[in-house]
Amino acid sequence: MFKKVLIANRGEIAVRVMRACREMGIKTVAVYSDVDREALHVRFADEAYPCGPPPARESYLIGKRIVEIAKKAGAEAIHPGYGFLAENGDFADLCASQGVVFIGPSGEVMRAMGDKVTARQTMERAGVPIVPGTTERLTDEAIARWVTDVGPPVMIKASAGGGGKGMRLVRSEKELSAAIARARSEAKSSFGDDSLYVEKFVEEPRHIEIQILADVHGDAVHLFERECSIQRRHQKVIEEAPGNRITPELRAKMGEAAVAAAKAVGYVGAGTCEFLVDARNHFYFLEMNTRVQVEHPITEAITGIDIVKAMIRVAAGEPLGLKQDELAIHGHAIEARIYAEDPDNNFVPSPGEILVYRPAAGPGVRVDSGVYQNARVTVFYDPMVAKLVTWGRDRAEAIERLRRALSEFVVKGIKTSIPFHQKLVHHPLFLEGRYDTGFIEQHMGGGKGPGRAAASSDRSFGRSEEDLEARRVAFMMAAIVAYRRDKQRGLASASAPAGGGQDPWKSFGRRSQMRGGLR
Ligand code: MV4
Repeated sequence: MFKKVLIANRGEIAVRVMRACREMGIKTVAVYSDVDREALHVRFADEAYPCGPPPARESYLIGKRIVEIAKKAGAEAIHPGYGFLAENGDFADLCASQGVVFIGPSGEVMRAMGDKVTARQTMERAGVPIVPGTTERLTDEAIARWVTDVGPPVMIKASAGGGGKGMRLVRSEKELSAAIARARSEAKSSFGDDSLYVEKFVEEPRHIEIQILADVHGDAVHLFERECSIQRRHQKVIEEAPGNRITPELRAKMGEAAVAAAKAVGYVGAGTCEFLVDARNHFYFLEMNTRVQVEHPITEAITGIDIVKAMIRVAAGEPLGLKQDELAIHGHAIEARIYAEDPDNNFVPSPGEILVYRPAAGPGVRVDSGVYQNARVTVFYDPMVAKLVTWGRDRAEAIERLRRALSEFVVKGIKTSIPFHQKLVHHPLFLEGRYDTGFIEQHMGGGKGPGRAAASSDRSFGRSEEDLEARRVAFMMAAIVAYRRDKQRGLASASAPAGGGQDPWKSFGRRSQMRGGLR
C-alpha cells in the first residue's frame, strides 16, 4: 500500500479523499492556490504545497507542476478527485511516465470514454444498449440524410462533448441545418474538435447511473444505481439511491450492462455508466465518467462500501475482494447539493465570507464540505459549499431526515440553495418519486426564483416553525460569533491569522515542517 498520497484537488472532495487516506494509515499531501492557503483541505493534510495563482488553469490544472510536487514530497500516488485533472488522459499518462501512480483508469481508457463516438462503438460491440443513432463522425450531408431517414426529433451531439455541452435538439427538419452549424462551431471552439454524431431524441428520460468498481485482476462489480434526474442546466441538484420505479430485473440488467462496459475497456478503479431510461423502462448507455463522482456518498450509504478507499486499494494493485452476490442495497439515501448561489435570483453565484456555519448532524446525516465558519467562498472555483446526505431505512425516512437536516443547516453571510431544496422536498411529484429530467424546468418554475412560477408556492413551502427557530438561533449565533471574532482579532498575533489555539480543525492535521511559507 502507498505510504503517502497527493490529492490534486480542493474543497470537499480533497477532504473526502484525505479521510480515506487517514483511515488507511496513508500520509496526505495537499496542493493549494494562493487563495486557498487557509482552505479546509490544506488544514486537513499532513503537508501542503502551493501550486500557483487562483485561476485553476494557473494552479490546480498544471499537471506537470502537480507531479513535480508529488515527487518532491515523496508521494507514490495522486488522487485527482473530480473535475480539474480527473478525466485528463494526458495527465494520467504523465503520472505513469514519471513513476507516480494515478488513482484511476489509464489515459488510454479515459480517452476511449471521453470520445463519445468511440465509446458508442465500444459499447455496441460489448452488447451494451446505446441510444439509437450513428456510431461514426458524420459530415453535414450524412447527418441530414440520417435525420430524413429516421425523422425528428433527434439530438445532434459533439463527439468530444458530454455533460450537455455541444448538444442540439432538433424537433423539425427545417431547424436542422442551423442546428448542425451551431453544434459544429460550438464543438470546435469548446473542444477543438468539431466531430458530430446523431441520436434519436429520448422523450422524458430519467438519468440513471450505475456505479462500478474494477481491479487490475479483471474483477468488476456494480454498486447499483443512482437516480440523478433532478438537474438544473445540467447541474445536478438532488440525487438518490436506489432509483425510483427501478425494478429488481431492470437493476440487474443495467448493472450487468455497466459491468460489461467496464470489462470491455479494461477499466480499473471507480467509474460510472450514465444511462437514459425512457417511460417504458428501456435503458440506453449515454456516457461513462472515469472518476469518483460528487454523488458517490449515496451509494456508500446504501451499500456500506467506501468507494474512495476501494479506488486507492485497486490503484495499489490489490484485488477488489467484492462479490456481486454479496452486495446488497440497505435502505435509501438522498443527497442535496448546497451551493453558494441565490435561488431567488436565477442562481447567481453568491461568494463571500461564511459568517455562520452550522452544518446539520444527527441520525442518518452525513455532511461532506470544504468550508468552515469564517472561510471564504471565492469566484474562482465551483460554488458547492456542502453535500448534505441523509439515509433512512426507506425513502420516506430518508426524506424526513433530509427535511429535518435542511431545517437545522445554517449558513450565514452568503446565499445558498437551501431554500430551493426546502421547496423541492415538499413537492408532491418528488414525494411520489415520479419525476424525470424535466422536473425543475416544468415544476419548479425553471428554478428561476419567486419572480416566476415559484412565487405562488412560496407560502406553502419553507415557512416552517423549524425555519423560524433556525433563523432565531442563527441570529443569536451570529451575534456571539461577531463578538468572539472581534475579540480574537484584538488578541491574535499576525502569525496566527486563523485563530491559533481556538481553531476547531487544527487537531485534524498533524502539522508538518514542509509547508513552504504557509501561515
Ligand atoms: C439526451 C437526451 C435525450 N435524448 N440524448 C444531457 C446531458 C448529456 N449527458 C446528455 N443529455 C441528454 N441527452 C438523447 N438522445 C436528454 C438529455 C438531457 C438530460 C440527460 C440527463 C440528465 C438531464 C438532462 C437534461 C436535459 C437533457
